[in-house]
Amino acid sequence: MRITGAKVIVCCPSRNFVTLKIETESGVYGLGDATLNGRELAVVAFLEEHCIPALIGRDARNIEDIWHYFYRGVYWRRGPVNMAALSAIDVALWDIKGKVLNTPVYNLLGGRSRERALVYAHATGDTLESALGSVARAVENGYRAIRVQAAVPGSADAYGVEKGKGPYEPAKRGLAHEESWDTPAYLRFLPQLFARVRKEFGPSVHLLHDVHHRCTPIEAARLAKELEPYHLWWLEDPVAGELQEGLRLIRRHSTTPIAIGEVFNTIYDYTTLLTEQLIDFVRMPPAHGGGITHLLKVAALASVYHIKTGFHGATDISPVGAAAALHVDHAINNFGIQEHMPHQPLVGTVFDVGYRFDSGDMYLDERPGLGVDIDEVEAEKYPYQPASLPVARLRDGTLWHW
Ligand code: EZ4
Ligand code: CO
Repeated sequence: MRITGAKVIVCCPSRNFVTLKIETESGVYGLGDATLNGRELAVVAFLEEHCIPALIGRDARNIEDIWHYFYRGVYWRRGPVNMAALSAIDVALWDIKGKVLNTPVYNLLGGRSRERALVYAHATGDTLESALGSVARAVENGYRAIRVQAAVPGSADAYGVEKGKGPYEPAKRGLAHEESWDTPAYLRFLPQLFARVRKEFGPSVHLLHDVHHRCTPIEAARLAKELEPYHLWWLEDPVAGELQEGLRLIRRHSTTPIAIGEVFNTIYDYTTLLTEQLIDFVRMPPAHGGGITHLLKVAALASVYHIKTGFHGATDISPVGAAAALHVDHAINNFGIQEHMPHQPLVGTVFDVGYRFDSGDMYLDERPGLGVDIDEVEAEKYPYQPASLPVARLRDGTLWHW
């Protein structure tokens, strides 16, 4: 079954998405998510100029071989742009295989390990009190797991917190805006925040927090230790993950579970973290981590070390990428949790999805393949809008991790 064509669809129904559509001689097509937040057009160019010409004529059935062709064959391996493109190719091929065999993708991954996938919501507030209100709304909406972020008193900015009205969106239109960051104030505030959340909402709700790489290893160790009484489900990205050894320091001091890897793109970013059991959850999603083919290998290695998954699922993962994550979530044994940040309603006019939220879980229907389709006519109504993620500076102006 030859690949006869492929195209990249870029659209911005409330935010940018890059979608790869691979067509075959049988008439069946598959979709892959190639969205790389703030760097969308780099992936578009890479796909159009370098990948699509090499895809045409290949047998769409041979997913593993095509994966290795693009991984090994580029010479310049790894990297987010390269791997986002390869992820989209891989996911689109799984979509095709499912449609051709008339079965959902999870069936091709060993079948269901569960009926539903536990998801976590985002709660944010520009004050502690408004964060508590946001947690209350998430509980009312049925979520049993909630990520809590709040602005630090005295600081103008806080990652993951919406300042204006309207839903939180990490990327803002135009070039990156600069935020300020005060680590000592943050470290003082966080235990107070979680003490209040636990007091108000009791012991059974699962609580999560995203540090967003903004601590040094010893700062993160202190934070993880001081949050222990509040029994977090996880503390995410406590340090910049490229320093894998930094996680040893956190482990030495704390039993707070650690999640890492939303910015990773291969299994090699994880080897020390997994084999030394320095983390508890892998975050790299199919949309950025080499697609379903590679993620299955990461999940398998993680499972050897009793480490679970908790894939990135912010709004910059398109409905296609979200579906790919959910098929893996339903199939593998060591699924932990799935991030769920609902897309704006406008996204639903472009993408038709076969997954749904109910009472804190996501469910997949029985559509073949990924179960997602794109309306290309609707997509054209929303052209690309440049947008960027923020950068952070410490109070004295030093450029910091974000
Ligand atoms: O910063 O999706 O856990 N979720 C996050 C997100 C990410 C954005 C980056 O594109 O950290 O808000
Ligand atoms: Co994160």
